[in-house]
Amino acid sequence: MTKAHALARLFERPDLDFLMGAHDALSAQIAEESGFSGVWLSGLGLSATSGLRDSNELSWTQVTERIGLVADRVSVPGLVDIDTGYGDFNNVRLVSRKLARTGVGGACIEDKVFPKVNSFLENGQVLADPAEFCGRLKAAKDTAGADMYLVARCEAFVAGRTLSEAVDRCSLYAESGADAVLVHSKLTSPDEVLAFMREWSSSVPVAIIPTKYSTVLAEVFEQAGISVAIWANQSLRAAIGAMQELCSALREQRTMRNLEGKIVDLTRVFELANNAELDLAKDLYSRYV
Ligand code: SPV
Ligand code: MG
Repeated sequence: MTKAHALARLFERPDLDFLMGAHDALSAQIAEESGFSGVWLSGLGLSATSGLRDSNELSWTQVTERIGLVADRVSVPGLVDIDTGYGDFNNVRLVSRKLARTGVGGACIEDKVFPKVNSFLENGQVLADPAEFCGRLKAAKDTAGADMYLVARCEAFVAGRTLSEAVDRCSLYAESGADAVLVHSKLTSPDEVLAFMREWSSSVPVAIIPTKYSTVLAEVFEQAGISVAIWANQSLRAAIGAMQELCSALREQRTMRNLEGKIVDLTRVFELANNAELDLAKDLYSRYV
């Protein structure tokens, strides 16, 4: 089964499932090891871990290069956050071809304009013309076909538009080839996404990103018929907090005496890198005849 197929299965199962946010191969490995059956390859995470803003400062080729490392390392599918597709339909074709060949699983394109603006920033939430955005979706589908599960992300609520506009846009996106839609909301309650679900009559699955309404119980999403919830940036935020804490304590204490037990052992790093496999391979190949 390809990863695109695995992602389709994950979205199309009747039950709610989760994608865990990842920003590199290591965070994707940890998500996989913890039992998540797919990862969200966050544009914010890829940018932040490169010291860049979530404003398309990281180029699409830098993104796909990093995605290649993830796809090579984990078995679970990844849904790559390709922001607005890095331009027009033609840029979308290029990135779709690359991701389909990489075999990572899928891509999510949002209905705003290049350069993208993170949904949680106050200003600059410019929605794309729906017909132009549908052209980007069609271009992605025509290029990658079944080799890339395609999610269309609707930012209507983020841009302050109405429920009916969100539903109309998502219906158009599904008709234009999106395999699933993602309805984003920056409210601290799930009200917008739950209202959306009451109006959504299409069989196309719906995903959400409960960053601001993260304390809502999974059962609420499940009962509303939501297929996938994405923990987009929790791992990134956890890593930042852990590094901050360690750095400030070590700077102050100048010894690891009281800190060593608080961080993982080096053996854990070697385990994640699968050093044991290289030892076996050395036995097998380093002197063959
Ligand atoms: C990301 O993780 O890059 C996202 C999700 O797009 S959010 O930051 O919530 O918009
Ligand atoms: Mg993003």
